[in-house]
Amino acid sequence: CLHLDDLSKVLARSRKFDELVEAWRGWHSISPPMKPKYARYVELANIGAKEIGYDDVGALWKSSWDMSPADFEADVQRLWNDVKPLYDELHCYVRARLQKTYGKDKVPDHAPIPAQLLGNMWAQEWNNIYDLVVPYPKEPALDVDKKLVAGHWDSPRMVHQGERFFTALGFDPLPDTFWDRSMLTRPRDRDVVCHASAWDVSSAGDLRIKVCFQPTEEDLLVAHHELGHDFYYQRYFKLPILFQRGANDGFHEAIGDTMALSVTPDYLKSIGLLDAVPKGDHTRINQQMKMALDKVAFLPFGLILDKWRWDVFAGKVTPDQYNAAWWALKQQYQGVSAPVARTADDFDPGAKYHVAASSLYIVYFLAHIYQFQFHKALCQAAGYTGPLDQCSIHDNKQAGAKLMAMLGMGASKPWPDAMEAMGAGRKGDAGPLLEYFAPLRQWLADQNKGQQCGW
Ligand code: X8Z
Ligand code: ZN
Repeated sequence: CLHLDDLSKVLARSRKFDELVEAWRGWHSISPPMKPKYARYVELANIGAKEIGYDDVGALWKSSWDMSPADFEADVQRLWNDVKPLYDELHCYVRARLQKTYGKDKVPDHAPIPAQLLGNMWAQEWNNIYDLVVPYPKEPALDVDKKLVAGHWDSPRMVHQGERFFTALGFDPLPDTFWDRSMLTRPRDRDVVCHASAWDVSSAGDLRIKVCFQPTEEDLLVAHHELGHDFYYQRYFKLPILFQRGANDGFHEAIGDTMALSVTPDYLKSIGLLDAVPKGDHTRINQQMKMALDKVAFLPFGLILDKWRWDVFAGKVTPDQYNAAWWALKQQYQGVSAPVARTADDFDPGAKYHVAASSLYIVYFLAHIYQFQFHKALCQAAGYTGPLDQCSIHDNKQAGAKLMAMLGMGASKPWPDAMEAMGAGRKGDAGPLLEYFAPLRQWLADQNKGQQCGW
């Protein structure tokens, strides 16, 4: 019996088609027993939502953005429409490269990509197949994982490194209790939820994280993500309890990721996690590809998880349609297909933590847009005027002051005010993300010439 950690490693590293199918199928066998319980939970949660004046739980969840549920859905769709052309280029290029590895019989033309081939259990981020799609393979590899293993980086060291990023901006260090009370590795003596999370347990500065990090670049970035939550708590825990929240929940998910955008190859080199990184167009495109496999590939997944739940809570998708509706969305938006035939008894959404744990998801879609807005605004605050993908605010006190001032507002003002306080405008805007990836987009368009893109 393998843990999700082990199965995820297979998804990330194996290049054997059948092994990938097997690991995918194995993990997805955990969720069918959840299906009747999930259906009952939907009924009960909807009763609760109605009792407090909402049409259903989806309407309740969509209500925290200071606009009507319909306006919120339209706003999210607007952002998706803006980024979809970039996603489509990436999808087209990746599919062509996967055809080279697995053959056109396994990865057919003009069809969705089999979901087990993208390096991640949910096909949500594709960074683990960077080696298969690297634009310029002869350039030095941007292989941080190797350095982490060779340097014996353990989970506490990765978290300490993340903390240093924040203190260099001017934040106070984490409290001593953080190091006593956090869970940083998978305990040997009991089963735990390893999905990374961050907490202020007492709403009074009892900051902790609960994670099971392995020495990988992916987890180093998750360390920054989780610390982003804790440093947000740190800035607002002295406010009245009602203001002890993010400006909106998308902000909370965006802060640590914004910091991670400044974890550039130069910064990684300065902390010994990369050898010298040659400057030049080829390295830049390689680095952009690595980032896009993480940030751009994620966008449709970030969108559909809650699209599915909104339809479920609204009764538009009934339990017998749960799985088919899930795959219809995966196919339409992500352009991926199920590795093996699925039936109505399967419950693939339940194999994703946030569905089983009833944790919001559209916040990550928004965070993936916001973090580029925040990055741009903080780079400007730092006096930086070059291209966005080359900017790092590491150690910059002006950027830090701007960020801390915004975080310190908590939820005391409407979120557009908080966004404006950072200099990032008053609404979600895909512009900075598109600006960041402009060089790669041009490169992808050239590569895809003559290809029949789409699915
Ligand atoms: O769940 C998370 C964080 C915890 S707040 C690690 N994320 C989403 C996921 O893993 O599915 C971060 C990105 C998307
Ligand atoms: Zn988070």
